[in-house]
Amino acid sequence: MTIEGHGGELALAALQQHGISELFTLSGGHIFPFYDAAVKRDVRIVDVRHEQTATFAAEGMAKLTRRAAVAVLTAGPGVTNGMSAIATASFNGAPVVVLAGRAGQQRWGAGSLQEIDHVPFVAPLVKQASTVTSVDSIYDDVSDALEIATTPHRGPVFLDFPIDVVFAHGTTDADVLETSQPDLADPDDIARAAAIIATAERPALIVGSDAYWAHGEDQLANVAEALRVPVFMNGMGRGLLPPGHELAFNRTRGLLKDEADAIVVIGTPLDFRLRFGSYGDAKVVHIVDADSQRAAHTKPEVTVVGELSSTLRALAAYTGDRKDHKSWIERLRLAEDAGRDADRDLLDSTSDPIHPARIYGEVLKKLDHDAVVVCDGGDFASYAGKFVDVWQPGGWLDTGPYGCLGSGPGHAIAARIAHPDKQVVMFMGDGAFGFAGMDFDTMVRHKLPVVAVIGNNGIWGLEKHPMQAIYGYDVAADLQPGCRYDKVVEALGGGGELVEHPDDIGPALERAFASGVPYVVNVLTDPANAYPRSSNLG
Ligand SMILES: Cc1ncc(C[n+]2csc(CCOP(=O)(O)OP(=O)(O)O)c2C)c(N)n1
Ligand SMILES: [Mg+2]
Repeated sequence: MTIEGHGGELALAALQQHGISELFTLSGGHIFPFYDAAVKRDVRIVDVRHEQTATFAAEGMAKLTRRAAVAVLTAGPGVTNGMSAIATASFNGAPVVVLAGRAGQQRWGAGSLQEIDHVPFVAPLVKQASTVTSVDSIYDDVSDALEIATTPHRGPVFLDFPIDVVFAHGTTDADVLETSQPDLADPDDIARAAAIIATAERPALIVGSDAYWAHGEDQLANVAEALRVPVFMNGMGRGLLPPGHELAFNRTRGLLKDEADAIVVIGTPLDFRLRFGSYGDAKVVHIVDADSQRAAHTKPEVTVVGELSSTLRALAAYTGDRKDHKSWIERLRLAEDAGRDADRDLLDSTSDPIHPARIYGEVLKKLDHDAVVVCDGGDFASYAGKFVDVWQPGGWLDTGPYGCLGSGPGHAIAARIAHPDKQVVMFMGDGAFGFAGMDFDTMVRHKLPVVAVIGNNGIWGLEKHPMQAIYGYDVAADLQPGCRYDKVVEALGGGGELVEHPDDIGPALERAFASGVPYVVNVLTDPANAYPRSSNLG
């Protein structure tokens, strides 16, 4: 089929071929052709108030749909403003395709508006960064970008379009899509990994985002059940096994370093969240989706490299020797239940000023199993990882190991667009609100109701408490106490209210869910409460 049109039309034709139905963007003349094509082709344009939000929204959309998603950023500052979110997508293996404007190539070097070569400074953050040089190649270049972004190990891809290329008229022969076959793992490596799990006394799986990207949920359940092995989940891995599953655990990860004798980490790096891959005397197996994901800092017993759902299927088919893990599973279940009982006191806390955990206690009473939970903040958001059970794959959006504040509004926008009928609840710190708070305006303009709950302690809590611990004093760690972020959102056209006492949280949440508008429940919490963690630096 021959496609004809300006560069924007050729790009959008490729995007639509890949099922992309929305662009996240903030306007700039360099990128008008993408808009013109989107209007004509009925692709939704979600225009935001800062390019970080456009790019975080694309990242959120990719995470929620497990397909590529697109941010369109204008030349120069549009791109530089999107960089933190591009880095975040890279850390999370999220297939975000960034299409950017660029000063014209005919006059390159003469000092056009926003003339800067993005490629060298974006390249370290993406799987591929390049400049389109001919309008006739746009369809293929965009198709390739989508293919690269969605091939394991997934990640962002960047393409910029000189203004004189993207405004030009071109033609292309659009081929039928060919998807490449992913690389499969070596069966011997899989057999060794399976034998380690099966013959250990006290094994555990820790499963992360790449297993989610690989649609690994059914295979993961098969592995857990076939090998009788407890499963812990992090990042987008949360929800792959529902919390009601007899082999799903969340609160007992701390026991692993002293008690487990085999740890199998699937689809997530051996980074600071996983003790850098060191679990006492336990054998560590690392199962990854591409060579680039091998750990360079530590040497696991076995590293299995290849497409993850196939690896999981092969692990589940193991038929060799095995030990009984019954007493280990019972030991973890007892500890897990004890942990949950201990949490109850915090979730029900009657202290006034409000303990942040009480907010979770109230939200959990109202949260549907298919809700999407978004986290953006320091201490306040950390409680979510502990208290919020994720019942379905894709029910959880956090910033991931890059830890960039300000991801929440973009993620929440994506969640509401991807799931118009599900609850979308965002847990935000008061500090976090400041980064992308203006994008509540985007939610208002685009009619994207989201319930945001701010744990407003008046401080950068995750920095203030550690600074006190290290220096005995703190600086640059205070925010305005009792600041009325709810009124900010009201002024933007949304809803909001202030909550100062624990018993008022529940009714405020009722009103928020019923409001049908973007709504902030601004809960003043006790700044003395630090999230209990061993290393408190963020
Ligand atoms: C973009 C960015 N800047 C700074 C930090 C460092 N940082 C991590 S947590 C945190 C405090 C967050 O405060 P708030 O959102 O109010 O949550 P709290 O810890 O008070 O609950 C800061 C500044 C970061 N992670 N990201
Ligand atoms: Mg705070």
